[in-house]
Amino acid sequence: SVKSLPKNFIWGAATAAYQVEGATQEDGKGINMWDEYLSKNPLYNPNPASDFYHRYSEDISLASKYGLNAIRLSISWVRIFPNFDNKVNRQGVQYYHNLFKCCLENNVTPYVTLHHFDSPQKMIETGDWLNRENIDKFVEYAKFCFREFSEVSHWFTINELMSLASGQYITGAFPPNHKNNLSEAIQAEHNMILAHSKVVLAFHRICKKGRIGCILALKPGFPNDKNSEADKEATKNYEVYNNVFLLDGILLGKYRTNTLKRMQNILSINHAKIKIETDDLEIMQKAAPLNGMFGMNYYRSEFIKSQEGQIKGIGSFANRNDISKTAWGWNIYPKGLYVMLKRISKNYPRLPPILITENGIGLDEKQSKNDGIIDDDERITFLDQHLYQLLKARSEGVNVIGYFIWSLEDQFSWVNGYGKRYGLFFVDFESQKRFIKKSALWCQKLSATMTEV
Ligand code: BGP
Repeated sequence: SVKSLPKNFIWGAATAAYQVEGATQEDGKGINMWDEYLSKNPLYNPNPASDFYHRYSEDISLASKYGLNAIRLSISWVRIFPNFDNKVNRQGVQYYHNLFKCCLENNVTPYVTLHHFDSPQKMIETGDWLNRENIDKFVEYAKFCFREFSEVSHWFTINELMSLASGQYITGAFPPNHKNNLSEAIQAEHNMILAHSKVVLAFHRICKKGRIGCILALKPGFPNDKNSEADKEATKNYEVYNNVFLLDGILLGKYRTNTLKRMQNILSINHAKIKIETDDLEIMQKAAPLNGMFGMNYYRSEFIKSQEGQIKGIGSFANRNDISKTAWGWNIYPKGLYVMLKRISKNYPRLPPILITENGIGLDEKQSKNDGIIDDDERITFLDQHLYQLLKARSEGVNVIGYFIWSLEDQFSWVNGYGKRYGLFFVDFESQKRFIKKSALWCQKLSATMTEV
């Protein structure tokens, strides 16, 4: 198990605006895609969430008390621009100033994401990322944030391009709930890469210091049967589909010939197509070397068998009895983190410093009977094993400089609602009281090793 952390390690936990804030109708906030969708499909109530809008100072002081020196937060676009035009809502702006001030006063550095799965409703209605005009709106929103929130020096553009596109256009679990539309999914990804690139260029024009990057959920695929050519081939395609297309676009500013060839092949056997304009590639090329950091979210790996699944050409996921799973069926495979870190540092030699921007395990937890510390040994084991693999990659030269646990406090899950908890701190969603979990103590103990002489 991990005994100590490297000096100056970024040791944080993550949140996302919509998943923690609640207060969806307060202080002039506009309507985003989830407000609308959940009002028509009440899978769960986005209020009160973790009531972070009112209780952030408690959560941030807990973060600091339990040894964290960084926090991932996101800005809710519709708190700043409620009508998706250029009219600013000062109350929303003030809330984020207060929040960032609180972080800085507690020595918890804010890493701020501009878009974490929460497009304004008007953006969704006009095609979301598929509409190129919305890309320019995103650039305007980003520019406003860079100028206004000069107290923030670490920015991420968009969270998990693949999960978003897949939720919106393949599984249909995210609004606008289209199913099995590969053209839309891959076009949205390309457009988000372009949006990211444009924002990176704007950032460098506006900000003289600080860093910006993108966040991808990398989910490595391994051939289920190492000796099967068909499984190996499906895995190569799966890798391009899930990881490499995006990595190329963000980190190289172009799609390598082989990447494009495989992607075109996947598209054509699924009767799908996308459009990439020459100008887009020029912008991507200019932006790629200006990424100051790279965020990688890691939860699980997949074992790929050649048997066809929902999308043709990329195989399907094997159910492996030898791999343990979370209660939600996600493979627990810490080694995948190591493999992916090594792979990206080898394949993208000019990669900026890497941060693991999310890693964690969802558990169905109950409050302890005597209000004491909640026992989450299962989480500690999970985090410890993943951190071990991270540090192993680091000791072999991979420039990974930080680790954010998903999540700081319990918060609802997009598709599973309030029952899937990830936090270091337990939230009683009725009373909104916070309770410490053992994993918070584990964080505190490891944090102390950074300052030992
Ligand atoms: C990532 C998202 C997070 C968070 C996490 C856990 O994809 O960036 O916002 O939700 O996954 O996922 P889930 O809540 O579905 O278990």
